[in-house]
Amino acid sequence: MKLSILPSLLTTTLATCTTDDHCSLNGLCNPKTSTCTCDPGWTGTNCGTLDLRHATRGTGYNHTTTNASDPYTSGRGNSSWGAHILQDRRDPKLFHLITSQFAHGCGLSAWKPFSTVIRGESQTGPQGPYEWKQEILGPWHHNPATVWSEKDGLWLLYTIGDPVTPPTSCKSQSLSNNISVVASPDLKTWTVPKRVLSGATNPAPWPVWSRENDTSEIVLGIEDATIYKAGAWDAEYTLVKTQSWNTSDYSPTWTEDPFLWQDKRGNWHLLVHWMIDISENGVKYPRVGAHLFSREVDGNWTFVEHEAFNTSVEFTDGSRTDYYRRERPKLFFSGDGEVTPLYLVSGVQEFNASGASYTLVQPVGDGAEVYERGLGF
Ligand SMILES: *[C@@H]1O[C@H](CO)[C@@H](O)[C@H](O)[C@H]1NC(C)=O
Ligand SMILES: *[C@@H]1O[C@H](CO)[C@@H](O)[C@H](O)[C@H]1NC(C)=O
Ligand SMILES: *[C@@H]1O[C@H](CO)[C@@H](O)[C@H](O)[C@H]1NC(C)=O
Ligand SMILES: *[C@@H]1O[C@H](CO)[C@@H](O)[C@H](O)[C@H]1NC(C)=O
Ligand SMILES: *[C@@H]1O[C@H](CO)[C@@H](O)[C@H](O)[C@H]1NC(C)=O
Ligand SMILES: *[C@@H]1O[C@H](CO)[C@@H](O)[C@H](O)[C@H]1NC(C)=O
Ligand SMILES: *[C@@H]1O[C@H](CO)[C@@H](O)[C@H](O)[C@H]1NC(C)=O
Ligand SMILES: *[C@@H]1O[C@H](CO)[C@@H](O)[C@H](O)[C@H]1NC(C)=O
Ligand SMILES: CC(=O)N[C@H]1CO[C@H](CO)[C@@H](O)[C@@H]1O
Repeated sequence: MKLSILPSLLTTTLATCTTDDHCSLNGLCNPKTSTCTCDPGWTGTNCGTLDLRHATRGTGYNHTTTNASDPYTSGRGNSSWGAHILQDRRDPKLFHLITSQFAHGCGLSAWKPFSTVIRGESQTGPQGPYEWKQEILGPWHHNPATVWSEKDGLWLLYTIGDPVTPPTSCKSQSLSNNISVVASPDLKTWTVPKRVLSGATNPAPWPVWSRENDTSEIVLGIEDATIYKAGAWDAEYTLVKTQSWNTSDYSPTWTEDPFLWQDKRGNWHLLVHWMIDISENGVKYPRVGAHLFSREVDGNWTFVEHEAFNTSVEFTDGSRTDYYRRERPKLFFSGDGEVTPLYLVSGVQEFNASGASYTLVQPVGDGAEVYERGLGF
């Protein structure tokens, strides 16, 4: 009896919670033990760390060693940079990936103006490997974020960029960032781009619709975790939240690449590329992921300065890669209403890669394996 209460007392002295906010709103605070019980996919004393599992080499969208069409340079192939993975609405065993791919083999370093938006497909499950299928938007379009809007019966793809004629060598160009949206019923045929915001980047859309709330409202996060709202995907977007922490470059709360979602309890979350090691040490690794949360989308967001994930990835073959860069975090969730994260998708670059980059898919929690088994993979 006395011994059995010892572990909880020990935990209590290490980390205590009094509200679910101390569990990052990714779990519940147990009032008896003052400890957090994390939702599936989250771990750590404050549930602020992604429960990442071993990735499989050869999966994701990794085509740096291919020959790009009409290459201007070699060694970078069809480099890409982060994606949403999407389950086909008609064929549950077909997965799509929509990513930024750099034309003419120009690689990540010439993303402006060589970035395009392309779609890949996997017949072998959500982890891939994904094969190139379609160019959705030509140069220059970057940063695609694609979500299903149940209310509209449409896929919505938010992106930055405007059509440009790129130079005939892998040269960077200075261009202003403007967000547009295109829509599709099937991920294959798309509407023409409609401007959403000018002078803004890193779109993170989330349709608010749920089984309980038949709304067409869209919440749109952007750079610096600034948040906009629109009554419908093609309506006007208005500012609802700018954050109170220091969003300046080189501050300890410097972030980019937000990914926004609402959980099963109605709380809001952002996973971001956190640039703490650039601020503190002048390098892009290893601490690259932060998690922010709030009970109301326009309310009091909390930024816990603690890593949600880093640049170390373990693989099923027993190997490990410590990446030079890991950015553009996006989660694929279970579709059962639990909003359980099943995969983390990110843009990665290895050390000494000279502009070559690819898109990595890493399973999260026990849910990924269960999901794949359920689909027969
Ligand atoms: C990506 O491709 C490169 C080149 O073929 C290879 O060295 C690397 O291991 C691959 N990474 C993954 C995660 O598959
Ligand atoms: C890429 O192009 C080179 C030169 O044309 C050729 O030798 C090589 O086989 C090609 N590689 C692939 C993967 O197609
Ligand atoms: C590379 O991208 C081009 C489009 O630019 C596409 O035609 C080709 O199939 C892709 N190849 C691979 C192996 O991804
Ligand atoms: C439904 O969503 C709308 C738009 O976000 C919101 O204003 C409204 O309060 C929600 N209704 C309920 C019952 O949650
Ligand atoms: C925000 O961070 C920047 C970079 O570290 C710093 O120069 C600036 O003084 C900070 N601003 C405030 C209000 O703390
Ligand atoms: C915002 O949240 C923080 C952390 O939970 C809390 O300390 C602070 O009092 C809250 N501020 C407001 C205005 O509610
Ligand atoms: C990265 O995170 C994992 C899991 O939290 C941890 O085990 C590992 O030590 C971390 N690696 C680095 C380089 O910080
Ligand atoms: C990158 O290249 C430099 C210089 O060639 C070398 O010293 C370093 O070990 C390399 N780093 C990795 C991680 O391969
Ligand atoms: C092509 C285009 O519409 N570009 C606009 C992007 O947004 C900036 C403002 O930040 C405008 O100046 C550009 O004209």
